[in-house]
Amino acid sequence: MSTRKLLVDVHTHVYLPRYAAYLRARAVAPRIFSRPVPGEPDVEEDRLLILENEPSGGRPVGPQVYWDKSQKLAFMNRHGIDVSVVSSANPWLDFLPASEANSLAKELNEDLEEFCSSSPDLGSPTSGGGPSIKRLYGLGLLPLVSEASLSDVLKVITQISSLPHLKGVIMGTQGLGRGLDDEELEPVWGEIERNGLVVFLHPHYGVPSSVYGGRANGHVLPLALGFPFETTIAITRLILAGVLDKFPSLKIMLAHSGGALPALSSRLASCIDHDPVVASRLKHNARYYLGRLYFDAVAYGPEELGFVSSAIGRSSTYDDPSASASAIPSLESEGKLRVLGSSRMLFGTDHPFFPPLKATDKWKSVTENLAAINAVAGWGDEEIEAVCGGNALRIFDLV
Ligand code: 5CU
Repeated sequence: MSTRKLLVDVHTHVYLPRYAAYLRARAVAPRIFSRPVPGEPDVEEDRLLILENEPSGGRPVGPQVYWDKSQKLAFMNRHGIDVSVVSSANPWLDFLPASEANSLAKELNEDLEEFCSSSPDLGSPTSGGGPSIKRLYGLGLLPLVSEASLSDVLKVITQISSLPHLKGVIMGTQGLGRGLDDEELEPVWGEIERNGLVVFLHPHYGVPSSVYGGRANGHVLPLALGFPFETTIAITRLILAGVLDKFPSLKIMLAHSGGALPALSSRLASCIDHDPVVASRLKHNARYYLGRLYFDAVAYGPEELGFVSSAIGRSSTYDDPSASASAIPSLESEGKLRVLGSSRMLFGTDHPFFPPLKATDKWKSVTENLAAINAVAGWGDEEIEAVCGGNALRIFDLV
């Protein structure tokens, strides 16, 4: 049975109407507020302020891209995207007290199920026919905030597993307030693994704003560097806590191609080698864990995607803790590693973030990421089709 050639977007967000209403009722960030458009005092625009000290008073927000399903589908149609695996955008429920986070998580999961189940049918994803799939699938929310009751979190995992169009969860880096290496999260990983859900690990906080200096660089440093470094630290802490050893079937997909982890995994391995206490906690060499993860292909450049796929591909040569850098591949085997690594990378757009600055048919965040996938040295048609959609169909259990 072969799968049809489909374009599947695994990194695409929504603020569901219930969530947007919640933000609109708030007086402090995160919130949605109205203000006059600069230079046009009689015209009001809605702004989304995610963090209190965000530059330029946040960003414009509105139903046209953030919460209207028909607009999400129109965006997909315009860009040839067949299926989107939609997730709530940051900051999720992080800012809420535990009881509110719990009730809102359950309501938003039901809302997301309805958002997806009422989307059009696409037909069968396999060339030989079979049941039709939908245009939209979703990743639910867990009430992961400090003081959360573990049994409430576990019940929400059960709820998500019972909703047929939700295929996983989107998760920030805070966990129960102590990060993702918190031992108390172990039952959560276990339950997610048992139910075959995918965790999409996504940043929100970046790094402390003091490191960005005083020059007005807008959102550039927090988004380009802060976000990926936050993800890098969170997933590294999770690896060092042995979570991937304890839950060998846990599926974690990293936003923004894994941030800096692919580039730093050998340095990480060397630092662990020199620290017997940390080394004794892990079953494998640190590079090995790259090959246990999935990576969105939201890196905007073919060289970066090629590099990430090589690093993932190489990880299988490091399946014992004493493996050393002597296993450096030759240029000839580099191509093979890239092919191997491509099976863990998945197309994404980051919609509705990064909207075009002037009216245009296509968004650069789509065209650049697609062009990059198509230009990776060492990837042929098979790898490109897999990264564009085949991997997503498999990993999110859509076939
Ligand atoms: O790059 C991204 O993924 C995002 C995101 O998800 N949220 C946001 O506020 N800006 C950029």
